[in-house]
Amino acid sequence: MAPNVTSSPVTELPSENIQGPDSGKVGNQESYKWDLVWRNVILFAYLHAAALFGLYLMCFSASWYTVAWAIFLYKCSALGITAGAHRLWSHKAYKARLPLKIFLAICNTISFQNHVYEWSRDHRVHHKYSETDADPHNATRGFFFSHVGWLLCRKHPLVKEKGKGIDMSDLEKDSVVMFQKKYYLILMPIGCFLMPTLVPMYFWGETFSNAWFVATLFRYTFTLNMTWLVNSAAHMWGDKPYDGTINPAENLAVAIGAAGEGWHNYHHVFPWDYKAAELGNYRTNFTTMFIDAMAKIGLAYDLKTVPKEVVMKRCQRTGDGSHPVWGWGDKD
Ligand code: ST9
Ligand code: ZN
Ligand code: ZN
Repeated sequence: MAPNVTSSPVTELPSENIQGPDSGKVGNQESYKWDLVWRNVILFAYLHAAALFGLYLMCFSASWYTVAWAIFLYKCSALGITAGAHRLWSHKAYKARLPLKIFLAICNTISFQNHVYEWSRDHRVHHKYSETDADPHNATRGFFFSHVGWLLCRKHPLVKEKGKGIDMSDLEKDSVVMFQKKYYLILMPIGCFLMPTLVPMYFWGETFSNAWFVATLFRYTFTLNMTWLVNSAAHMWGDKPYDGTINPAENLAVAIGAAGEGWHNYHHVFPWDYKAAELGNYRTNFTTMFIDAMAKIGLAYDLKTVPKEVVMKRCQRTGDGSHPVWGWGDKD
């Protein structure tokens, strides 16, 4: 058990602005049209073609140092999203001291998934209006839309309308988040593109093309796709032991690729749990291992979790029967 872990009160919805599901209020509309943003279509097409070339260079040309560097950057960017933008800033599932916040903001900037403020606003809307038109990556619109399509077109007006009602005051008071937001257009190109390319060239004489295509574009595209799988695959495929009535599911493959974020049925039911999963299994939850380590050295504290009895009762009341311990329980 990690130090400083506290159980939240015996309720099933967070009491703060973590935004519980509210999807009943926003229906899906048949009339939705794709308003393509061609700049994004072209950039993402280039990115994926370049990443495939990067994969080829990684197998046949790049130095092992460059491959190790790409893996290191993937792990760092993953933490900037999972431990940073997601569990700390979107859900307030734990608290972090300043050095940890700065580290996570740097990692988050390397990941270039928009600044923390924008990422968290979209994510809070996603939880509150899941699988409706107000959900930025509404999975009922299909795999492609929820995976990447939503970044290729204008947002549905309901995303913006409902998003305005999201309380973002906590992040507006967070100087690290606001600093990153203010200087994002300078910091992001340095963190995601310039530094990852220059380090291999300067320190171990890597060629520009190996550094650019492997450490930068392949690593970035791979990290993006691992993240997007949480919105697509983990909203479609897997067991639903905690709530069989919602789409988010428990998906082991996504959990491994996304540093512990594939236990998505649990996460949508109990979004304030710092583990984003019921169990703290480090092999499938790299982020939980990281947060626990940070708690041990005092940089993370007030780790929130959910009492076992609450999880058990919820499984028995709404689960699909797939929970290995509680299953159908005494459900009528
Ligand atoms: C990327 C994000 O990839 C990925 C997020 C994934 C989330 C996953 C979550 C799953 C759980 C966690 C798992 C983590 C796993 C990690 C694993 C790691 C290995 N509320 O956006 P604009 C308003 S990004 C309220 O331009 P358009 C607002 O007024 C990739 N209001 O809308 C805003 O102005 P401002 C790199 C909202 O024109 C205004 O609208 N980034 C909201 O429709 C305009 O906003 C890109 O490629 C809201 N939610 O354009 C950039 N939203 O901001 C892609 C908007 O000033 N994005 N408003 O207040 C874009 O180009 C555009 O956003 C667009 C839509 C074309 C998609
Ligand atoms: Zn989700
Ligand atoms: Zn979440």
